[in-house]
Amino acid sequence: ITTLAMSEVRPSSDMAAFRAEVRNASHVLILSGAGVSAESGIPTFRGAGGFWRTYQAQELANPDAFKRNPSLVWEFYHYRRELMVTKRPNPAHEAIARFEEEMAKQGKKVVVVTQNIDELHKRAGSQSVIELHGSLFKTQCTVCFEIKENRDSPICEALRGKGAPDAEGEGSKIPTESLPRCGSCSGLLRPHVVWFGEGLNEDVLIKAYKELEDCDLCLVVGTSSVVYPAAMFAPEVASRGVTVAEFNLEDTPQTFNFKYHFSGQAGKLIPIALG
Ligand code: BV8
Ligand code: ZN
Repeated sequence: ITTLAMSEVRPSSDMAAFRAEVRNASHVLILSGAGVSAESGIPTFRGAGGFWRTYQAQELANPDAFKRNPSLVWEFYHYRRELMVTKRPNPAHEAIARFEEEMAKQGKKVVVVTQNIDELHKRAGSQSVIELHGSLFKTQCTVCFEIKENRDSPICEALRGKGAPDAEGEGSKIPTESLPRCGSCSGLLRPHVVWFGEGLNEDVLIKAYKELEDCDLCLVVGTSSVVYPAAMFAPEVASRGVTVAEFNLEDTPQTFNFKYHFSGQAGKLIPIALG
């Protein structure tokens, strides 16, 4: 008999079979990307909403852009922080948080490893969340490197009312002394997020890799699986022979590495899968 390469066998979409595997699991890893927050009204990176003004995220989410025009980059993050004031977790975030609670009662573990910086998993009640790429609501000082939570709206007076996604041109050119400054050393603050070209935090990576090794079931929800190293996490788990189920509106470059692929909206599918 010829052994079919993984890439020729379409993943299963048998929800009953997957739900049976969920019931048998005792350490579930849930990897999430922007698609899990789409139904909360947060634009994803590659969908239509993936643009802010004339820029794609990776044009602004990088150290050079910040060095060149910190005012524009802060307008981008200020806009995303303020957007969150009117947004809230959707049924996908809520089902994941409830699932963690139920499993904990049986002495079982659920861990969320998210690429998102919107904190919606935490707001839904998830306790065990690893934020691979940081958070919109943390700053880090470019001088003394102090990391602090910051939920001020606006984060500084000069950004009040700024950041409109439909404004033209190079932004407001706010002088750096009026941008967010460090309370300890008055150095210029930046968002505590991992930008393109920056390494992920060592401790965060170590914690994430441990979950990749320990889990006995994995869901990968709403990610295009094109940004590394996060894009390799679910395929890594699948290569250990552990069941991985992908939940997405469409196929991704990794779909054929997984045992299950469920097509549709996370807000609809996750409550069924984990309910
Ligand atoms: C690093 C924080 C090195 C900031 C982010 C060439 C080849 C390979 C790699 C590279 C390359 N060139 C450069 C690289 C490396 C680069 C990279 O991978 N680039 C990509 C673009 C090729 N990676 C990096 O730079 C990383 N660092 O490698 O450093 C290094 C190593 C050691 C020491 C020093 C240096 C850092 C990457 C992190 C960047 N920061 N975010 C911010 O948010 O502003 S990345 C950001 O984009 C997100 O965090 C996320 O990771 C990514 C977006 O991906 P998704 O979350 O998947 O979202 P997306 O919109 O793409 O997809 C949404 C999906 O949901 C879609 O599939 C859609 O169908 C689906 N969906 C939509 N709605 C729904 C839905 N599904 C279900 N229900 C719905 N309703
Ligand atoms: Zn400082």
